[in-house]
Amino acid sequence: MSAEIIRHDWTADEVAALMRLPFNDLLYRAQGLHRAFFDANEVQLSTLMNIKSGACPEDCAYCPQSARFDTGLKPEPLAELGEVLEQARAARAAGATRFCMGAAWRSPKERDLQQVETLVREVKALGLQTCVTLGMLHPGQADRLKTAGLDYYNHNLDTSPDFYPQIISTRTYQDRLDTLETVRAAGIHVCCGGIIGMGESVADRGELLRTLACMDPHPESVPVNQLVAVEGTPLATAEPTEPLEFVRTIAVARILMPASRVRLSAGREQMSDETQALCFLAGANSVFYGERLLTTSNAGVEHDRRLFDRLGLKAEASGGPAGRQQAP
Ligand code: SAM
Ligand code: DTB
Ligand code: SF4
Repeated sequence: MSAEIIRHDWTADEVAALMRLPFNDLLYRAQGLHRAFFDANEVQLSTLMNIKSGACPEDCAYCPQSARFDTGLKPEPLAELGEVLEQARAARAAGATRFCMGAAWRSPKERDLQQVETLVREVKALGLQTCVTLGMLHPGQADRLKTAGLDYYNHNLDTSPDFYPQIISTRTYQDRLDTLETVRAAGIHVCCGGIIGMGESVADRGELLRTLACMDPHPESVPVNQLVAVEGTPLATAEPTEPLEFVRTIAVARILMPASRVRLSAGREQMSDETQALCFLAGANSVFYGERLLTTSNAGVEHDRRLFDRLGLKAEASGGPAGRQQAP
């Protein structure tokens, strides 16, 4: 059964048809798959830390950390081990199972990588799953991160291949696909998703999801970010995403990648509790948890605890890589 459900050959027409389904039919289908592969009342908690802030040479139009935009962000060098471990311990104590360290680099330099290897080793030793997002990687670098104990590498496609050039000019879509291949070949779990609300069409959202779903295997972790519009970035005045359109995107992600963790990522602070509840109903089963994302604030821990309580959601205890690969 699951071989037919976990597909890597979705066509653009099939995905477009899913995106257009009546809302109730779409959620019913997504929820059925969610329940077949996961405990529908369980959510995985990942906590982010920005280990190297700002002064990035890339020009990603959404990003407050690009050196090209004046967002008032103070650049910071790579964080010290002690500070990272302090935040990782706090994340563990708050209930997170994964600690994700982000660096505003185009790609890591040799000295950077050595330091990140140490961070990965030490965070892993705390019993947390490890994730880093450092920009583009070469094969040797991915192998070293794997040896250090890295569980996940986050590298997003961000949007569809067609819309991509309107958002980033300093690296190509193919560069991103190459890094994802490199990560996969090193035996590291892939965390890959995108951003909704950058002015892309519904078809672009579908093509982003289809590109992810045509990867074999699927990314184990799929972060769906809602744009956090930051003053000073070219996307500061982007139209806010229509909440039900965001929920639809989550539902289609769940249908296309039924055994992957779909993460309701950036933008939760700007969402109502009801929108978040619909996202969980549509198949989201992971969040970024903690007071901060990278440079912006996140829905707070106390708020999240109350929300999870109201919804009867429980935090995942162990943090396995993905859902059941066999639907029961
Ligand atoms: N520099 C590395 C890179 O780009 O690969 C890693 C860090 S980068 C900040 C990680 C991801 O965060 C981006 O690919 C993007 O999807 C997401 N992101 C960044 N700024 C965002 C924003 N303002 N709103 C939503 N998502 C954002
Ligand atoms: C992802 O998909 N979203 C995270 C994480 N991976 C690295 C980052 C969100 C950043 C939001 C804007 C900020 O705080 O700077
Ligand atoms: Fe740099 Fe990453 Fe931000 Fe792009 S998303 S500007 S690569 S930190």
